[in-house]
Amino acid sequence: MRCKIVGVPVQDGAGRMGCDMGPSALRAAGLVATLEALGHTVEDCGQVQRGIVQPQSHSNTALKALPEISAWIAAIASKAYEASHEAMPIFLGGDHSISAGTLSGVARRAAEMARPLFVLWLDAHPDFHTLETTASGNLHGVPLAYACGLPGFSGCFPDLPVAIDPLHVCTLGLRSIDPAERRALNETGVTIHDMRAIDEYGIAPLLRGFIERVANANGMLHVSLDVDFLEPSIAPGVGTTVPGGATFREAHLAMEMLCDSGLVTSLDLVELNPFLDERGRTASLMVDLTASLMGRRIMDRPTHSYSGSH
Ligand code: HAR
Ligand code: MN
Ligand code: MN
Ligand code: MN
Repeated sequence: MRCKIVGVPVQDGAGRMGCDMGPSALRAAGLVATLEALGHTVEDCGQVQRGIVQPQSHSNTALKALPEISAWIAAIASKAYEASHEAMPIFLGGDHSISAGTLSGVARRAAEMARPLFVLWLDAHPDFHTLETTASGNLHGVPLAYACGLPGFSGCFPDLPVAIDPLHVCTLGLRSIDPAERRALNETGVTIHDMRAIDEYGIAPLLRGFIERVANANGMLHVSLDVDFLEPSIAPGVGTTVPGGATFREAHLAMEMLCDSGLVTSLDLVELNPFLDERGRTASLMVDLTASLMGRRIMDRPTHSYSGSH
C-alpha cells in the first residue's frame, strides 16, 4: 500500500501542553521504518502548517483557542483531502481536535469517489460536544460532532464540505461521556460500543458487526485512534487518562481485524503527549498498533481461517 504520513502538531485543543510533540515522538518510535518493513511505500509529507488566525468571539466564554483551532482545521482539511488521493493518509496528532480537519478532508474525498465514509472512533470519550455544550472549552472535545454536521459550528469552524452520516459512525471503548454528549449521541444514532459492552460481549463480535456493515455498503473506513482508548497502565502518555480502557490484546485484536477487512482508507493517531510519556513506551505502543493495522501478524495465516477443531 502507498501511505502518506502527515504530521499535525496541534496542542491548543487539549487542556494541557505537549501534544504538539506527538508527531516527532511517533517518528522517533520508528513509524516509517515499521511500515516500510511491512512492504508499504511510505512518503513522509512533513508537518501541516496552521493557516491564518482570524479574531473570533463566541457566546460560550469557556471556549479556548477557537481562532487557532479554526485556522488549524482549515489547513488540515485541505491537506487531508490532498493526501487521500490514491494513498492512505496516516495523520500524526496532535490532540483530537485535528480530526475535525482530517474527517472533513476524507469525507470530501469519499463523496467525490461516490462511496460512503464510515468512521471507527476508538476513544474513552465521544468528543461529541458542540461549541455551545462544551463546559471545559477544550476543543478536542468537539471534532466528531462537527464532522457529523451538528449545528452551531458555522461561522466559527470552517464550513464543512460534506457531513458524515452519524449512522455510519461507531464509537468503541467509551467510558467518559458528558450529559450533553449523551443526549446528542442518542438523538443522532451513533453506534456506541462502550467499555461495558466490550466487557460483556468481547471486542471481536462488536467490531465484526461494524466491519460487515462497512463492507456491505462498499464504504471507505476512517479509523481515529485516541491514546486514551487504551488502559492508562499500558499507555501513560496522554493528558486525559480514564481507568478501565482497552487492554493490550483487545487493542491489537481490533487492529488485526481491521487489517483483515482491507477496508481502512485513513487513520488518525491522536492525543499522544510525549511530555507525559515514560521512556517512549506509549509512542512505541501506538506504532506497534499501527503495525498490526497495516499487516503485522503473529502467524502468517489470518485468524478467520481458524477452524477451531485443534
Ligand atoms: N468531555 C470532556 C470535555 O469536553 C473530555 C474531553 C476529552 N477529550 C479527549 N479526547 N481527551 O477524547 O472536556
Ligand atoms: Mn478523543
Ligand atoms: Mn479521549
Ligand atoms: Mn447508509
